[in-house]
Amino acid sequence: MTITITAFERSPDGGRGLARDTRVRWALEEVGQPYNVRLLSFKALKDPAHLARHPFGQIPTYEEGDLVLFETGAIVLHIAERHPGLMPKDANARARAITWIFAALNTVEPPILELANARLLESDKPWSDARLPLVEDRVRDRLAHLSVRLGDADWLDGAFSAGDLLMISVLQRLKGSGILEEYPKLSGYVGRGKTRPAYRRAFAAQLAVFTAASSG
Ligand SMILES: N[C@@H](CCC(=O)N[C@@H](CS)C(=O)NCC(=O)O)C(=O)O
Repeated sequence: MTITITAFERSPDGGRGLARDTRVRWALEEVGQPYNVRLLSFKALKDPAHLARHPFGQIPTYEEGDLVLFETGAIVLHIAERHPGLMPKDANARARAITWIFAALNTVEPPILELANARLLESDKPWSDARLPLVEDRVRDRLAHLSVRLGDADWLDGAFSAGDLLMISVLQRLKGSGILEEYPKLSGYVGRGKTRPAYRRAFAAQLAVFTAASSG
């Protein structure tokens, strides 16, 4: 069955791979599933046709026959459950991989998004200089614990899983902040994820959209 995902027609991140369609592309590449992409303008995100796919008018979405999904966690979990490659076979190990999916999206991503918002949207506010270090320390607190848990392992729990895919995607949002580099084990972890051939293909595919849009 044909899989179609949605992505930005022109990504605001300049093709750096931070828009969340990259996570879904990466998961599909890991399990060897081809997919089509429906590119959307910012205006089209809030059109009724897209709101029928995604109640909040965002990307990415995932269509496969009658099934329409939104939320990258749900989409990546669905892909991992339907195709071999991103979930361990053992039931307890699967449960732990799902735990890492939730940890990435519920525990690690929120302070990282908060930091991005503080830097991008609030830097002109009179209280910004006082608040920024507090937000940065909340990120550091999560990274310090994650780094201890990862230790010297390649991945969070045995073989690479959907949990690693999402954790690495979330950590990548720290690109350029300098904070990830304070945790060499975690920057090594992200580096390992980025060298996976599936990640490289996903990154190249999203960059090709940005490059085409810029030259058009
Ligand atoms: N929790 C959602 C977040 C989706 C999200 O924030 N998407 C961004 C792009 S990465 C978006 O569509 N932003 C445009 C908007 O919110 O209008 C997920 O993980 O899929």
